[in-house]
Amino acid sequence: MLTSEDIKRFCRSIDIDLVGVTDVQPFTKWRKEMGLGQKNGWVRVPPSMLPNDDESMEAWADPGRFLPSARSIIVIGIRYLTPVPEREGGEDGGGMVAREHWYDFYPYLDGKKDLLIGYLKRNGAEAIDVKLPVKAAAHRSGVGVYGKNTNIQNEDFGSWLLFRTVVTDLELRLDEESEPRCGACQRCLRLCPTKAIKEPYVLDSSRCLSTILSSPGPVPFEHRVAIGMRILGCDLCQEVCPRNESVSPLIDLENRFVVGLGDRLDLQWVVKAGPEELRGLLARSGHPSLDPDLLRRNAVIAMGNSGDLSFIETLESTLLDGQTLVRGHAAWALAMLGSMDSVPVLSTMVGTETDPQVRVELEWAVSRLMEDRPVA
Ligand code: B12
Ligand code: SF4
Ligand code: SF4
Repeated sequence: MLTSEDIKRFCRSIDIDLVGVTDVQPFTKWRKEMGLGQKNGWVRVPPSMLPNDDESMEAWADPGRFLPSARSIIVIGIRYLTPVPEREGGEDGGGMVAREHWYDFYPYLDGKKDLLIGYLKRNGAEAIDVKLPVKAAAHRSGVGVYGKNTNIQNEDFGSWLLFRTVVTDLELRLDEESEPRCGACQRCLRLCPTKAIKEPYVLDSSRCLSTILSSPGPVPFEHRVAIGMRILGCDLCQEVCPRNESVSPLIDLENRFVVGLGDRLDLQWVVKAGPEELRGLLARSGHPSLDPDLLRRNAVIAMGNSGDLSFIETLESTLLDGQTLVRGHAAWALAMLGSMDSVPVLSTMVGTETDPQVRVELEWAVSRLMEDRPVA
């Protein structure tokens, strides 16, 4: 019968960076936090992340629900800190993409998980991929510890880690959970642009930009400026973490990963792109089922935050976009860029716009620009 050591050796042979083993006890603390968070509105999971079957998030807490003979959970992790791609002309002002979408990390990790399941089955074990609260499993299996930003971090790779789990009927030697190591540091709590980390280790995910950028509907006014140039995901609480400072980026990427979204996307291109084009792009991201219009909405907000007046022409033509969501945010973005030249077109649109929500945005934009106009 396979042992924990056999499995770890196999995982190393297929370039899995971290492996830990834990038992199949239900994740009761996670279930309690989840229940509490859902009741109070601070655990909000974007629809693109919800399970696509009939399971509720809370059912995830029971690792043995599909395999009564389950004895152990194997947690596997890959690191994903990659260098910022070099581009001609140096930095550009494109829309910022969170690191998990730069390459096809998730399909890569799923490939490794499938190889592991195949290996376990070939050796006579039952092995299945069950949705679990993977951070709680990673913490319990000793591959990392919770940081106060609620991400799992590890001594060698910081928090730039992605995980998957495999449930098996093998009785394996269990690894031990380690102690949190943030110490007195509070940087992520202090620097989070929306103050989403409500207390150490507890995220108000309804305020987290990662949720906001992938949730449908209009972005609440109070969060639009905090979005800055981000168009998908947010890495700030990891970028500022001292535990990530000495982590060396991966090299030899071509032999491992397929390029995904890259670190920046051209905002004009995103706003003008068709749904199929954007779906093709998102298929290589960590959110393959994200509604493409949300990416366009986000790009419009980033234009508004850019201070770059060359976006005005695109934004003015976007006031006629087929999607109300995108039109409404274009009005906001024009107001943020602050050019009085946009007032006539915005005022005209107030008269012709049929969607009440977009009209509110247009009226707000006009009054904001008029308030700011220089006194003659
Ligand atoms: C829902 C979800 C989100 C939501 C909510 C995130 C959250 N922190 O819960 C949103 C959309 C905001 C999100 C954002 C991101 N996500 Co996400 N997300 C998930 C998902 C699907 C479930 C997470 C979950 O269970 N949340 C519910 C809360 C209640 O769970 P929890 O944080 O584990 O709760 C524990 C803590 O509160 C802790 N706790 C409470 N008090 C205390 C006190 C002490 C002392 C200790 C030690 C612990 C502790 O105990 C609780 C129970 O275990 C997982 C994948 C999965 N299947 O698990 C990925 C996952 C967590 N996401 C991931 C990533 C990469 C991200 C982003 C970095 C993406 C980005 N760049 O935008 C951000 C990070 C934002 C952040 N600061 O957390 C990775 C994290 C990897 C890692 N190193 O931890 C995961 C694991 C995906 C994966 N397969 O690898 N995500
Ligand atoms: S991902 Fe961004 S918005 Fe979310 S908690 Fe971290 S810093 Fe705050
Ligand atoms: S920034 Fe500080 S408090 Fe936050 S996770 Fe890193 S070490 Fe912990």
